[in-house]
Amino acid sequence: MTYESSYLDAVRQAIIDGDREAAVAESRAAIEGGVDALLILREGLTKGADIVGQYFEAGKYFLPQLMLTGRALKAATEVVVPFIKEQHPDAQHEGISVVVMATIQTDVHDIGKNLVASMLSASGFTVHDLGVDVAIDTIIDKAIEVDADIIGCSALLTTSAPYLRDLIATLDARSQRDRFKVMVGGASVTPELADAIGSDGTAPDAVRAVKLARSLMAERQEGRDRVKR
Ligand code: B1M
Repeated sequence: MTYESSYLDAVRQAIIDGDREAAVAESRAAIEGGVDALLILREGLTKGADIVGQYFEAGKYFLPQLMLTGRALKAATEVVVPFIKEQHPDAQHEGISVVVMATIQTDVHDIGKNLVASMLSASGFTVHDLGVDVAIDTIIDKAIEVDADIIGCSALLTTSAPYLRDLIATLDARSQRDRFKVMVGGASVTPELADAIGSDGTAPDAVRAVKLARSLMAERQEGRDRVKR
C-alpha cells in the first residue's frame, strides 16, 4: 500500500461512515501527510460519495445516511478547497468576467456547485451564487441584472437535468441566448447531454470547470474582436 492510498482510504471510509469529525480529521491528516488536495477530493471524498450513492441505490443505505454523508462531505471539502487553490494555481486573473451560479430548480445538492463557485472565485471570476433549487427565470433575471458572461448550473438528479434544457429554451424564448455562455455540470450531466441541450459545455470537476470557463471567455473575446474588425 502506498502512503497516499492509506490516507485516501481513511478519507473515503469516513465519508462512507458519514462521520463528519473523522472526515475532517482524515482530510487534514492527508494534507499534512503531503497528499495532493485534488487527489483527496477525487479519490477520497468523491469516491466515498459515489460508494454511498451506490449503497443508497441498492437499498443498503437510506436517507439519514445520505444526509450524514452530505454533512461530512461539506465539512471535509472546506478543509481541502484552500489547498486545491494553493496547489493548482493555474488561476491567472480573469479580469471582470462574471458568473451566475445555481443548482437548478427542484435540486438541493450544493456541495459540487459550491466547489465550482469557490474555484471560479479563486481564479478571479466574480461569482454570484444563487444557491439551490433556483427557478429558471430567477437565474436569467440575475444574469441580466449583473450583466453576467457565464451562467453555470448544476443538476445531480435525473429528474432535475431536464430543467437545464428548459433554461436554455427560456433563454432562447427571451432572446437572451447569445448574451451568455452556459456551463452545466453535476452527476446527472454527461458531455452528450450538455451538447444535446445546446449548452456551451460541461466539466467533470471543479478544476476542469475553471478551465472550461476560461476557454469560454477566450471564445467570447475572440467573437468580440472579430465584430470590431
Ligand atoms: Co442525493 N442523490 N438525493 N443527497 N446524493 C445523489 C445525487 C444520487 C446519485 C445517489 C444515488 O442514488 N446513487 C441520487 C440521484 C439519482 C438520480 O437522479 N439518478 C440522489 C437522490 C436520489 C437523492 C434524493 C431524491 C433522495 C431522497 O430524498 N429519496 C434527494 C433529492 C433532494 C433534492 O435535491 N430534491 C437527495 C438528497 C441528498 C442530501 C440532501 C441528503 C445530500 C446532499 C447534501 C448537499 O448537497 N448539501 C445528498 C448526497 C450527499 C448525495 C450524494 C451521495 C453525493 C453528492 C455530492 O455532494 N457529491 C450523491 C451520489 C453521488 O453524487 N455519487 C447523491 C460530491 C460532489 C463534490 O460531487 O456534486 O458531482 P458533484 O460535483 C462535482 C462535479 O459533478 C462537478 O464538479 C464538482 C466538484 O468536483 N460539477 C460541475 C458540479 N457542478 C458543476 C457545474 C459545472 C461544472 C462542473 O458548471 C456549471
